[in-house]
Amino acid sequence: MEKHSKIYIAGHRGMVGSAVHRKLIAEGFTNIITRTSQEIDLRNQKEVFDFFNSEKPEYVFLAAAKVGGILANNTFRADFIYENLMIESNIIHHSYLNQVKKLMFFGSSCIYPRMAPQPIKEDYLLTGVLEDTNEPYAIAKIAGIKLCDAYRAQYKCNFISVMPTNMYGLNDNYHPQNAHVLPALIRRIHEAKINHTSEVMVWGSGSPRREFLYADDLADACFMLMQNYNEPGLINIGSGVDLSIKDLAQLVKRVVGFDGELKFDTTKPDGTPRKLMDNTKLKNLGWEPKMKLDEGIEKSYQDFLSKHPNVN
Ligand code: GFB
Repeated sequence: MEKHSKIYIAGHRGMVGSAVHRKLIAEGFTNIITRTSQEIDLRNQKEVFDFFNSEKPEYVFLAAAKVGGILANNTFRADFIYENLMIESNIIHHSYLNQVKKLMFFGSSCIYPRMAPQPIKEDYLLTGVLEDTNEPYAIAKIAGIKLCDAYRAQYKCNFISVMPTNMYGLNDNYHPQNAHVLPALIRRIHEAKINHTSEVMVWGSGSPRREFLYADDLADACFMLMQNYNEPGLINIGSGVDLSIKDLAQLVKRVVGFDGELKFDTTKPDGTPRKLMDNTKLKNLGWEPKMKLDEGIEKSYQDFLSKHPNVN
């Protein structure tokens, strides 16, 4: 990518897309195009056809997706598979039709088998059954990887697939029911603090383990990969460190400054017991994450407070 290359970020307002946007601006790129979901419905093939036909971007970051935590995935199963299949099919196909030089597709760590050996290597894809709570989303994301590889095989498209671990950071979704675990705990523990309640419910048993990566670290890795990585298949992007949900809740409690008790609601699903990804492929390209989890949670909390001043 050159500084004046025409770069389209699909999903630029989301946590991942906005981090990529910040990174490109910081690196001095001047020809970035974006569209809000009011301006273009990426599920609509005609709207995507018209957009690519008129704009003809040279590079595409496909960060637009319908995303959510375990409960949202398990509740809106049809929406998660349909919307993500439509978005990725439209953008990948019209990137091919308009000779996009390179496209980056964003998958997720939930594409791997529920009980994959840990840490999870890219080769473990499709070697076992998926976690049921997010199977529709995982199937859609696996289809995205296969779309990129099929367009590379048949049409020589340079479409790459990256697999981020559980993400958090600025512009996260803090919806009480639909959010991922980290933002959900930030909001719930903050509300408990300001309402002086004595305890906070954490979903599940607290024993599952999750790996977290700060969105700006992901954007840094994606910038490097967009410049230097041109392979079929997929590449994991993680922090290489995981912790239990219980320890995560304790960490959020400390950052937020809540001195009440944590309780565990085992009527809520635990999901995958663990999904720590093997980062060797990425490390061999010389990349390492920078943000420590406690510091990242502090930054996320400040971002939450700045964007949700009236939450109580
Ligand atoms: O981020 P999360 O919702 O999804 O994390 P996954 C779920 C884990 O955190 C489960 C526990 O073990 C939950 O029981 N948890 C505790 C909570 N309290 C809460 C809470 O208040 N909200 C939420 N959401 N969880 C997601 C996939 O799986 O991973 C997505 O569903 C995506 O599709 C994402 O792939 C990366 O980590 O289980």
